[in-house]
Amino acid sequence: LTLEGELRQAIERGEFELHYQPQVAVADGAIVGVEALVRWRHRVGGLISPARFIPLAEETGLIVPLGEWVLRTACAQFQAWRNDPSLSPFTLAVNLSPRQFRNKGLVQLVRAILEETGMPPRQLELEITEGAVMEQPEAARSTLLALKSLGIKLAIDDFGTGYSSLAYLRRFPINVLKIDQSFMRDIPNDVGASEIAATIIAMARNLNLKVLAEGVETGDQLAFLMARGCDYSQGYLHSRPLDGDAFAALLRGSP
Ligand code: G
Ligand code: G
Ligand code: MN
Ligand code: NA
Repeated sequence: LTLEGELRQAIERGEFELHYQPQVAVADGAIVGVEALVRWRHRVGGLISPARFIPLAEETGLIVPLGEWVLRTACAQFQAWRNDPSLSPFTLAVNLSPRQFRNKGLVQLVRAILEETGMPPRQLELEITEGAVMEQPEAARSTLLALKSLGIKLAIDDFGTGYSSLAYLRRFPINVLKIDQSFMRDIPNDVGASEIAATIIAMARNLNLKVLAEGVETGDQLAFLMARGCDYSQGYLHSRPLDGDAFAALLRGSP
């Protein structure tokens, strides 16, 4: 069987699972969100990273049924956490690939899954990469507006790696910029990376957007983000992506 055939079969057999990585407020460390990240539990290969199968899923179009499973499963899982009265409200972030984002049925699908799972729209955030949005900015803008009208939040993922026109950014109904993790890797040692991250943080504030730094691994990086006024932080410093039970345990132990 080719990898494509295996992937197709894995979708039919339900061999995927979601892991969850917390997003914390830089100011006080509280968990304010969680990003769902898909993994393939392969019969012989063990747990396979999405870096190895998302590109193929994207190329073959299998990302559309897989992405639908991810969104439905994440929203259903979120309900169990949300119904725990001891927990404060937080956001569920789900990745959309470029192909999913361009898919004609997207807005209707999101609407249907919100209804079916009872997910509160204001607590769902969809992440779209900078590249996907800037490919055809006018078409992207109308899709973003339609998604926004469902009451959900929108984030630009991997921000800083593409070529966003500020003119478009200002006209997009975006809530959050997620600074690509490649910048954190070089902070605070590399002046260029630090300046770019600081500039994105300042720009987000001026555009009235929230800003999240990805790939935060050290206390020095967190101190940098605090000094610059970054809103949220995500990365191994706080937690690796966890399975659902481990994430629930982390939630119950958090302030
Ligand atoms: O979880 P990890 O860091 O290994 O993810 C690797 C890549 O796979 C990242 O770029 C991440 O955005 C992407 N990815 C993880 N889960 C999903 C998903 O559910 N849908 C899409 N489209 N991409 C995902
Ligand atoms: O493209 P996206 O931002 O959705 O990808 C998130 C990916 O980054 C996930 O695969 C996740 O496992 C990975 N990741 C999360 N935190 C860290 C971190 O602190 N360091 C590194 N190197 N990778 C991280
Ligand atoms: Mn993401
Ligand atoms: Na990212």
